[in-house]
Amino acid sequence: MAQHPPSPMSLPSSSPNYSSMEILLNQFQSFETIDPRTGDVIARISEGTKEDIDIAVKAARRAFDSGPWPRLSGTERAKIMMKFANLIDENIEELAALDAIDAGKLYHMCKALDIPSAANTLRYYAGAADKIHGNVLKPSRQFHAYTLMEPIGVVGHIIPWNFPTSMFFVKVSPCLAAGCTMVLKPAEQTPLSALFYAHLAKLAGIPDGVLNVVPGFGEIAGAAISSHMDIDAVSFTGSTQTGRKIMEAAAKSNLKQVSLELGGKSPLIIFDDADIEKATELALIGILFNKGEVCVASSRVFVQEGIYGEFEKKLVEKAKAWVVGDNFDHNVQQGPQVDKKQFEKILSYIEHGKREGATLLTGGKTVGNKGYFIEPTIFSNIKDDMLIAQDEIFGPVLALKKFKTIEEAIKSANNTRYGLAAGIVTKNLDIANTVSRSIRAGNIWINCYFAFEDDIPFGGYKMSGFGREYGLEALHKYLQVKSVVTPIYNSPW
Ligand code: TXE
Repeated sequence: MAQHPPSPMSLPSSSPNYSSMEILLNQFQSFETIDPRTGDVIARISEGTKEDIDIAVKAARRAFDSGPWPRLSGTERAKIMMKFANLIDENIEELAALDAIDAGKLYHMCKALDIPSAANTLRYYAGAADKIHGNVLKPSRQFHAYTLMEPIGVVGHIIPWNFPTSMFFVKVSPCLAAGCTMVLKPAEQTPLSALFYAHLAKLAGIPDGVLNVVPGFGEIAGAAISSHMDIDAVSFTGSTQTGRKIMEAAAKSNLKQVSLELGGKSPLIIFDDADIEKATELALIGILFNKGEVCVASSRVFVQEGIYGEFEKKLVEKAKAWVVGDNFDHNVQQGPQVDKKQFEKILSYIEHGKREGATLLTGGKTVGNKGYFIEPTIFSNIKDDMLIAQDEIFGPVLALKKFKTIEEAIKSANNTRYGLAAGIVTKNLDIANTVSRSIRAGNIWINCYFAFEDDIPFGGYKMSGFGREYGLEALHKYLQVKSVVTPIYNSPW
């Protein structure tokens, strides 16, 4: 291992309260968080119950109804958010280590990308905090009317484990800028960095009660958020199955506003005129980045028949050379899957693919004798209705298919219940324009993939959910419009 992660949860040995804290921790329910490289326990985390969520919601409600946060000017909120962002930058190494050890993510990638980008997301929305305003309207009758943009209130955030830091800040940053207060539940697999962020928020000067982090399980703490009567909106990222439960709970409780960013089975369509070298790179990164645990992973790749043979050969060569191993090692390109459950789910899809009659071109096996490592895996001879072409596997497993015509490619690409993203590789502008307008998905990348920026809205069509993250669209999830109308007598106009 090139770098050793710090041991974040250990108390300094000089701490005079060590034994009493240990006793206190033992009094509460707790759960283990696991290092997926080895299956070993990293730390025990207090488990949030329904009652804990209720306490957090009460704190958030108090902070919203009578605390300073929603009443500060946008400039004042922005100043604190900027400080929060600077504190993230000052702690990059520890934060990168927390996400790497908890989620099996590449340490160097967290350090170069996940953590600094999250700080910038905070800065982007800090910049928007003083630009939130309504409009003056000109109704046809003799009224003066205007709109106010008011914070929606107390928000519940439920986030997944694949990007513990990015997911935290994609939810929290616009919500803070809007002047809301919130309760956030990190995924049970990856609670560590969220707890550190709560600590940094306090150091930055975010007032008590504004940002409450409660670790715990989905069925208990998560369900308590989605069914709570005093939460005004819930913002969720995770599986389509859980998204459905959250909507049901919202409908059965107080009809809180719901936004969902769910799964995907995104197509990457490569046409005959593509540069094969670049196209194979895109296809490989599209499925192997973050070990395939990415909602927009290009898990279905369609290649036009003229270049198919050469493309397949090059892609397989590259997949075989891809380095799987300890995610703290700088030379490694792919770490372990997040946990045993996800590891077993991926392996069972690989077995299913073989049984369905797809051709296994490379991979398919586990790596090493401990931890949750899986080889980059490519199947060809895919039919659109195969399970491995329909279900979100969320691992390093690619389904490769040859096509003849543009119509055939569009039909196959749209043959999915999901609609999160799609990639198109071609030099032909007409093809790029036609395909991008024909694919039912929220994000289209032409000659690129994973092109995320803070000001580019992101979200799904179909069963990939609704509502948008990033951009000013995300800010609007946390605001509501109030129309104010007054009659004007004897107007000269
Ligand atoms: O997801 P869940 P899981 C997909 C991916 C993966 C599959 C299962 O295909 O293999 O989902 O992963 C909380 N009420 N994605 O089981 O259950 C849970 O505690 C309220 C795609 O981990 O959706 C966690 O915080 N909350 C996805 C969060 O929901 C509940 C990222 C996500 O967990 C809950 C993750 C309930 N009843 C998985 N049950 C993406 N879109 O990026 C669970 N949770």
